[in-house]
Amino acid sequence: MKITNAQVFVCSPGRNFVTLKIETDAGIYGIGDATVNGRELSVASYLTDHLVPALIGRDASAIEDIWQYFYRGAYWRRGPIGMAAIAAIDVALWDIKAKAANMPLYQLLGGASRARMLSYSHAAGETIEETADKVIALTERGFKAVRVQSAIPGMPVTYGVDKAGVAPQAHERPRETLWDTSRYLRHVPKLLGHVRDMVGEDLHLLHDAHHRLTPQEAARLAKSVEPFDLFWLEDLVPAENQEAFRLIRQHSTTPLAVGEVFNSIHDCRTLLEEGLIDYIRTTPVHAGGITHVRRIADLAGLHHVRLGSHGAADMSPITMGAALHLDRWVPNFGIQEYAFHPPEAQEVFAHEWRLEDGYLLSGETPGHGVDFDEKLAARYPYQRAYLDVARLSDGTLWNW
Ligand code: EZ4
Ligand code: CO
Repeated sequence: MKITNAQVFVCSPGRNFVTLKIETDAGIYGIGDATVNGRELSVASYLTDHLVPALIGRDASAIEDIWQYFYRGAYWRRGPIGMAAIAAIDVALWDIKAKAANMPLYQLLGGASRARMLSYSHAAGETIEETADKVIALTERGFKAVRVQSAIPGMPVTYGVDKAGVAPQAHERPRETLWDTSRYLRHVPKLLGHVRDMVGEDLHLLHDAHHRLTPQEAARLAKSVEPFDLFWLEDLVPAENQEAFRLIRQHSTTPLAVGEVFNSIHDCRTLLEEGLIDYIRTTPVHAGGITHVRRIADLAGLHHVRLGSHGAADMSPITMGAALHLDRWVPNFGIQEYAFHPPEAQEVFAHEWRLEDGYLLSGETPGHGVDFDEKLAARYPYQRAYLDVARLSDGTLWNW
């Protein structure tokens, strides 16, 4: 089965997505997600200008060799753009292989370890009370796990909370926001304490610090929220320095998650081998596809670390499909993040996966179960958009 064509589409049904479609001489096609939020056109060019010409004519079933060819063969390895491009090819090829085998993708990976995947979504409010109301609203929709964020008193814009009427992340240039760690560290235990009191013991609560803390501050936060029994605390520190987690670990038993920005196994090797985290957040689109995340998951499993894939709304529905098939198979599954996609995106990317009673189901159709409507997508052209940046009150640029 030869690859006859590969095309890249950048569309914006509610937000920007980069999609790769690979066609074969057997009449079977596969699709992959290559979205890197704020750098969409760079991945599109990396694919179109450099990888696609070398892809045409290859055997579509040689997934491993194609992965190695574009990883080792590039000389310039790793990095978010290159790895997202490889991921899109990899996921599209797994889609093709599973369609050719007439099997849902999880069957090719080794079959189901579970019937459905525990998932969490986001509650984010202007105040503690508003956040608590949003937590309750999600439990009423069936969620058994909720990520809890709220605006921080005295700070104009807070990560994870968008002011009413302001479209999330639809800004021609990055918005500049303020960050104040002291206020944050005082606020979060109050927020999580209030929500825990309100919801009782059973609901899983999560929180994301989005790489804003130093190791010592992170250790203090992890320790101070222990009484609220979190499912996890996410991205406490930037993990370029994996060893920073040794300090956090010494001070707290709160479960830790990190890795949504990692793009290879090397970014988390120390974290996994030393058991410094509990959940690894890598997801197919940003960490080299099914082929590479599976390797990360196997190394994680050796060290009692479970997969908790990143699933914000900038992972296209294709990545959700691929991640859910991986989740369905992986023995060391933890939880799958799910942020609702805009309605236009749900139409452009018809998908078999679905949410039911707080669990995600992978679907049973051959392939990863996500399709792409090129014609409809053409009605939503790319719109320049960026994530925010954060500064301290003295102007110092901080981590977003
Ligand atoms: O800010 O996906 O856990 N989820 C997150 C996300 C990230 C975006 C970045 O593009 O941290 O909301
Ligand atoms: Co996050």
